[in-house]
Amino acid sequence: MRRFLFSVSALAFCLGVFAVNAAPPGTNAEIRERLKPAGTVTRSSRKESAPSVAPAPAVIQMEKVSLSEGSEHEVKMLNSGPGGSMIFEPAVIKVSVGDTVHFKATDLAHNSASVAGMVPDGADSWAGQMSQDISVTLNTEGVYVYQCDPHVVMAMVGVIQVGKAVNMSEIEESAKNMKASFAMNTQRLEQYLSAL
Ligand SMILES: [Cu+2]
Repeated sequence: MRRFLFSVSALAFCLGVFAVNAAPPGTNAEIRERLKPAGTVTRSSRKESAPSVAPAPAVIQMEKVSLSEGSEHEVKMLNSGPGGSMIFEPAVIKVSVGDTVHFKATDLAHNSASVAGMVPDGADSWAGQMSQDISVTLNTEGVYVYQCDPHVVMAMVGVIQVGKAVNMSEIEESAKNMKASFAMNTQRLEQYLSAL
């Protein structure tokens, strides 16, 4: 029992010493001086580790969409939907070659226009009028990205896969550039593409 008490007091003594060492007295200026990174070695190693310290936020993967049944499909242009504001609904669809997509001006002040360079080679582009329905028949296989012209800065975009995603790598590359034009919902397009 005595031995135990001795151990406890010895331990308490050590902890006391440790506490003193861990929080030595000093002015704020002295503490700042101690915390300052020292030398160029520290600085260059900090630079190398920067990407792992502040990684780009990971894109939340979307559930894969399945092929839409039938040959006619409807996409609504909305001020607000389950996926957010200023949005196409559904924003990602998979259809078959020769199918028609009807863009519906459910809410006003939107349009649907294919994005230059983000349709399959040889595919027709389209550009709907503001607040107007537009129907597009898709005869060329591949991935199409379209936008609402006045709301592209809010990433009001949509994706259609027609048949197989034969041009996916080109689309993913272009999507990186397009992302720079989004001020809001910056990850939307990547998320949409993850659903294909
Ligand atoms: Cu819009």
